[in-house]
Amino acid sequence: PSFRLLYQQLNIPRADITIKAIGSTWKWSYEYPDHGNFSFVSSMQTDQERAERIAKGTPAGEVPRLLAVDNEVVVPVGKVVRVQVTASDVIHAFAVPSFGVKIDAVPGRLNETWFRATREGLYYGQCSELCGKDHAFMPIAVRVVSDQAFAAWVEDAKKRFASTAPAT
Ligand SMILES: [Cu+2]
Repeated sequence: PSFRLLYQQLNIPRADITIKAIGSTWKWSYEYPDHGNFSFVSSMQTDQERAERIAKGTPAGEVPRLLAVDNEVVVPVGKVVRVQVTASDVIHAFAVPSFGVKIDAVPGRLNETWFRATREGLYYGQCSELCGKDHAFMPIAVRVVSDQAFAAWVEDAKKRFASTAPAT
């Protein structure tokens, strides 16, 4: 049974949406080629930034230490999300345990993986390839939302990240 699972894991189904995750020292950037190709950088929040968000009303459970980021990856629930993974400097690895996803982010190579989240919520992962000083401090935060909330987020993100230069 494990061999069948391993095979199916690598067999990428027809994707509903594609996102590209780019590892760099020491943060992730994300591109949304299907939604106007905006991109943004996702950086870990410091203890002080987390404290400020909690003070402003964010539930503490949504900003866990070493995992909370400024800009989360947002994806729709129930959809096949293809994740293209690469890196801009050294090798990193994109891992989100709740989705069973773990794949190397290698400079000069575009790897692919996929997941389909069955429930809304916030899911975390971490870089899983030792990549230098702040290896422990470049988390992945994926927020799974309804189709409507995703569409609203995309509209907002297009404006918010329009002025941001491409990450790589
Ligand atoms: Cu890394």
